[in-house]
Amino acid sequence: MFVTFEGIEGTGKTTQIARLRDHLESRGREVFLTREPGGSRVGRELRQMLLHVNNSDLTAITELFLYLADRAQHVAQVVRPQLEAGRVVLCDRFADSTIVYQGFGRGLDIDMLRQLNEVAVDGVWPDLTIVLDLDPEVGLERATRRNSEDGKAMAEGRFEAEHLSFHRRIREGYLTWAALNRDRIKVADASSGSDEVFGRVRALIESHLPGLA
Ligand code: T5A
Repeated sequence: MFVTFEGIEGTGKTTQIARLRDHLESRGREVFLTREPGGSRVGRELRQMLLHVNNSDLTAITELFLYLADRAQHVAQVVRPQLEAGRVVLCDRFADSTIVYQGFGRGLDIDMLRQLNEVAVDGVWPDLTIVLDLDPEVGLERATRRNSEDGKAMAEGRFEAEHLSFHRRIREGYLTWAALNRDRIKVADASSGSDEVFGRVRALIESHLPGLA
């Protein structure tokens, strides 16, 4: 099983994915947790390039190819082997981030992005994708506070530095994309406390992947 989490910055993806891993492991599942960008050795170097605030001069196309390179390497070296080994793979962001950020956010052609994603994922698509939905002002506040507490404001703050209107487009983009892919992508309200949000995540897993939880 391959499950991905999506959403704007600070919606609680990292928090919820860790909770889901603990929950599944307590039920005897072998779980592998990973993320994009940065789920492979080379990907960790790409992540630094992609997220550092100093790289605000990346063109939209350069940014796109770096994310696709990260994904192709991640799928080949990490996601596919882990799935083949029988593990449940939980991934913090995947191909839908490219559609939403580079497509709805940067304005690149969605059909082109779909085709390039097909090349990068090489047939490895999630069984379920959970979009955590939150007001961008709340998400940005959470993410910015977390980055400054972790000392990552420079190293990982390039997207947090985008204008609020960009983040609003991203949120709307996720909702639009989820509506176009109803079978695979489910939306969970992420505006309440972590326990309540996890209750929603569990309910989605239980109803859409009943064999898993
Ligand atoms: N990107 C990525 C693209 O443009 N294209 C692509 O193809 C891909 C793959 C990645 C960036 O790259 C872009 C999108 C992103 O901008 P990232 O550092 O991986 O950047 O950042 P995010 O995935 O956005 O993750 P964040 O770490 O910013 O946010 P999370 O993981 O959603 O949130 P989390 O769990 O770290 O929580 C943030 C803070 O809020 C608290 C947490 O304790 C933490 O302090 N929190 C809550 N507070 C109150 N109530 C709750 N329910 C809370 N849940 C968590």
